[in-house]
Amino acid sequence: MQLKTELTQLLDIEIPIIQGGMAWVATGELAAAVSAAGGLGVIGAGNAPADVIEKEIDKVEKLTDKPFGLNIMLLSPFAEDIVKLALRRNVPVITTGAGNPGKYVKMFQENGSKVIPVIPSVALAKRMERLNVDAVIAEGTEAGGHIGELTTMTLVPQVADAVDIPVIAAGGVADGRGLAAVFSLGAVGAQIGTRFVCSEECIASEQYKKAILQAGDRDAIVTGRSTGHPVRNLKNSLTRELDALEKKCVDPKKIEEIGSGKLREAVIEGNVDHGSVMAGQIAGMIKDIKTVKMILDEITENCIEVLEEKLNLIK
Ligand code: TUI
Repeated sequence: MQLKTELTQLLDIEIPIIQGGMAWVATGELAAAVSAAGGLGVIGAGNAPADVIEKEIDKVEKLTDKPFGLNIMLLSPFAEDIVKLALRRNVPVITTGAGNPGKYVKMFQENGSKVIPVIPSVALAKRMERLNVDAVIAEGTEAGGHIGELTTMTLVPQVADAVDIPVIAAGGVADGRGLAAVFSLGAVGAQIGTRFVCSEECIASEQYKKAILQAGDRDAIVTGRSTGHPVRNLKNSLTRELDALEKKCVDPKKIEEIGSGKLREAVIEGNVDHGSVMAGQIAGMIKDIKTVKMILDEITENCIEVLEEKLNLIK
């Protein structure tokens, strides 16, 4: 059995799941595995320069013919170069994060790409709808990395009521129950990040994956509120240091400086004690490393079971 929604139709994919375009973690290997297994794999550009990301596009195109995406992190100093790269390489789907992609929407669509911004509020969702984006990803504060304030449970139905374009839910989804839940909230699919970090195809260090496997329900905490760019990471000596500095009202610029480069340290070098271990609140539920295909098939099957079981509530 299959889950067919407006999202599978819009993107010509088989499973209504988009993989989060996580900086450093969402490489060509992970994106290709997700796309090959029927979801939408997404390369995360993060703060990387365009030549580095072009190699990831090469990898995906070598490994699969299926559609894939590229996430443009709009705070990146290389964002403009990544936009040019995505246009030149005709990337089928563009997702954006950490800002308003308004000025790029038309050129991507004229070039044949679908544009799906991540939004943390109803106001931004409405603005994006006016720009004719293809869909929005409503990301709740449960997500890892750079986050907004509203929870997935409250944001998704409010966005679904406010716009007529497809809404994809993100933040807190890692299994079939979560996918079934966001369908109930009005979403046509989910974007999933943290669960895919604990996949065999993900290139993150063993230490990073282990930190997620060992995390409990209250371990994914927020730092950097004073900087205006709050980030959810797993608790460690870095988050304790940042917390202490924020309590002392240290200059937010200094806090940003300390955080800079720390994601690479954790993902690539395996320094999970003093690196930034970005992960969502659902980390506490992830207990094993599987192939991407096993993860996607299990989520789909469980979601169908949950939906069928809930029909039994109707008497
Ligand atoms: O972008 C993400 N998650 C990320 S980006 C990232 S790299 C980074 N590292 C340190 C500081 C900042 C970023 C790690 N994780 N998620 C999507 C997302 N987008 N969450 C929230 C937003 C967002 C916020 C404000 C989207 C639009 C927005 O618009 C503000 C405006 O311009 O009106």
